[in-house]
Amino acid sequence: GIEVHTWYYEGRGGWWQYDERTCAEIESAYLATRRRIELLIAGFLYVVDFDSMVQTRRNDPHRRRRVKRDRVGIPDRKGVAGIRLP
Ligand code: V3L
Repeated sequence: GIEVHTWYYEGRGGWWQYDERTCAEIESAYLATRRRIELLIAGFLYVVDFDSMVQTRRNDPHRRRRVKRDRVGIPDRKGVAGIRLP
């Protein structure tokens, strides 16, 4: 069906949407009520924890960003996975 919600991680002054494949992975784990999911992003393992709604780098938990599940097309969306919106 039409996808209403997607997943974002925190940037400076806005939110980056996860890439499409990663969004699908996170949503699937979230709907299965898992507590966390591990993701491979640019060669690093990250953990998204659904209780605290943060993303951390697995071997460097000080690298922490808030995450959120929100509607597609929020006004403070910066782009997708580091690619800025035009
Ligand atoms: N998907 C893609 N790249 C990521 C992700 C992710 N889920 N998490 C971290 N990185 P850290 P502004 C971000 C990148 O958390 O100007 C944005 O995508 C992260 O990229 O310390 O501050 C932008 O490309 C960063 O380059 O592990 O809003 C960039 O920051 C690097 O991994 C600047 O965004 C270290 O992040």
